[in-house]
Amino acid sequence: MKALILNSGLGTRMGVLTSEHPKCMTEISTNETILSHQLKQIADAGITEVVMTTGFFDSVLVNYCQSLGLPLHFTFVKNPVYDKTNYIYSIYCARESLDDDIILMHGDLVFENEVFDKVVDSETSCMTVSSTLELPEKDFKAVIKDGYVQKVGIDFFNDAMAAQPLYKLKKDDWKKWLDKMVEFCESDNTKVYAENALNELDGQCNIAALDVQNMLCSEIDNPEDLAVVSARLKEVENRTVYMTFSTDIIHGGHIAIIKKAQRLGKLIIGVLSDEAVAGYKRYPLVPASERKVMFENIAGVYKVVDQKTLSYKENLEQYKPDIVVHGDDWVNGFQKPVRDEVVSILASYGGKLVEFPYSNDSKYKAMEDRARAELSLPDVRRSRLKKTLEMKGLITAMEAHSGITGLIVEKTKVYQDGGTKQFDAMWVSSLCDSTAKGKPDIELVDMTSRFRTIDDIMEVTTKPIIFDGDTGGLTEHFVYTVRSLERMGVSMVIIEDKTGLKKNSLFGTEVQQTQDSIENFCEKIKAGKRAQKTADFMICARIESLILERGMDDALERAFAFAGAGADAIMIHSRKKDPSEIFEFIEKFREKDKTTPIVLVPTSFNAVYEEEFKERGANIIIYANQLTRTGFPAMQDAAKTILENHRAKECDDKCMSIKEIITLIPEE
Ligand code: SPV
Ligand code: MG
Repeated sequence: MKALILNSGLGTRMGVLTSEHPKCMTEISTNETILSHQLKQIADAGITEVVMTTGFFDSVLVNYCQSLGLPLHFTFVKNPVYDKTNYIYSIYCARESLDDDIILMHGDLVFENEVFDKVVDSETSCMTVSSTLELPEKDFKAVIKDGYVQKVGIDFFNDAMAAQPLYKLKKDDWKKWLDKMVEFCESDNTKVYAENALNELDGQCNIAALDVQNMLCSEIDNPEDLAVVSARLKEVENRTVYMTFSTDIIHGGHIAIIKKAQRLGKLIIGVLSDEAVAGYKRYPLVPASERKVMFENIAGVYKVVDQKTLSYKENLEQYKPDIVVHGDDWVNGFQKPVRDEVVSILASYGGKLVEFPYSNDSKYKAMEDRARAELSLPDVRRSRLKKTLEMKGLITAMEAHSGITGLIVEKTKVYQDGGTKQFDAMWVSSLCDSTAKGKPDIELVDMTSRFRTIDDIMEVTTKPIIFDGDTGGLTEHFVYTVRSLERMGVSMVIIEDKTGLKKNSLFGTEVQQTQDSIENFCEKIKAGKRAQKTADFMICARIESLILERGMDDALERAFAFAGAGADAIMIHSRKKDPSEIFEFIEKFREKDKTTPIVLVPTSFNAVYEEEFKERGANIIIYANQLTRTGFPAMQDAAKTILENHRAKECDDKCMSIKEIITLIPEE
């Protein structure tokens, strides 16, 4: 594609402004002329070949173009009779250099980037017109039929729109028009507009009318035009554009969309908070503070700000950008409510939404997959529990006892009120792990087998893991368990202060259970803390006093002792439906210890909302067995249905489709 700029004319109506240089060199802002503005737009669009017709002050013009230092190759063609002919003859002189798709513009035309991008990106030949401007008395108008330009000239008023001489001409259309121009010039018809030749073709060139409405696209014919256009240009260049980014890897696709957005005005980038990114996508590998630095260092980015939530509301109200830019991938799907809100806020103050086609490039997807894979590496995964806890204050974990349940915890998301919710971590429960193996929850499933479960889960997921370590076993054994878990990338082990044959806590006092002494259990915690190699790994002490009905004082005494021995978190358990004893414990513990995280397993006291637990001072909520308790009855039901019906048909409606299974479990 080549740009053809017509600059042979005299520009006499500009008065003294064109006494030393051609009209196109007239300044339209402090450091821009009409021509430098056009040439930068051409270069930014990736066009490298410029054919320029010259005449008046041609050497001044040639020197000026070269001095701009733009990545453009120029072919200057002087019209030797520029003062006696119209630009049809200048094009005729340049015809040998014009065998390509052509972007044609007059040298006195000023247009904003969005107009030029639309012209360049047009699939068909096109000419810029405006459906909103009044028809000018003495300037070009285009007669339009079915969206296509039929005639262009000054004297057409019917079925016409104001038109500006900025065209894209596909090679075939251009050839037809150029041939006609050649015919005109060779029969000495050189004092007319090139469009007179076009009009003779009677719409044979398929030139679409590109409606630019009120966007800036104006010719400068006299000093009054210059004043108006310069003021409009200033306004255009002062527009602000807002974009949000959640990415922690910047690739070519991001740079391309940033460049496009920058062409619309001063670009403000909102960097989405870690919490918002983790909520809707995945935990960011690079924290928001660092992501901000990345964007601040991209050339031409005007400002980088924080965006706390997926919703743009706060920032749109604060910065009132003229334009918001986004990929068109949010028109449907879970981001739609966010988009709807943006549209309505923009409408309230006259802002505009510009959506670019979303790139599904496989190489960018591969990068994202690599980032996800990195999240599953032991060091990265292990440290993430602590980081998420610090970031959110309250986190949730859901039980997983196999690869498939791990994937369910990993991938289940709900979209609520324009936000996203997903679990932060996985709980590898002794009850559910044992149940899945058809064994009782009495530390019968040995560590090797429990590690195998962790391995299965880890292989297919990235979320942090909290491991149910039962009693931790003998202290001499526990230290090895700590090291193994840490090496595997587990983030936290929870051990309960019981000894001897452990039974599940939910049996309470119905079975014989022995609580460990404070001294012994503190020693176990201390030994575990000494054994671990990294600062990330957490040991949580679980207190069984309320389960075993030993009273609140015992529970609190133990909690303070265990925290004092180095426990990174305290889990308090209860099997009562009424949460009062849990609330009392939290309140009393928090009176003296404001920081040690409190872990809760609300299997029995399940009517309390997470928000209330958070307000009261709890930090980790574990949904300890719900996948097991819902999954196995469904299986039992399927088995019964088949037995009762002597065939599988009746079971079909209860089954997940194979397609859904395949979606859940991607093939690598
Ligand atoms: C588990 O899930 O294995 C637990 C929690 O230890 S509970 O079953 O409530 O004791
Ligand atoms: Mg357990």
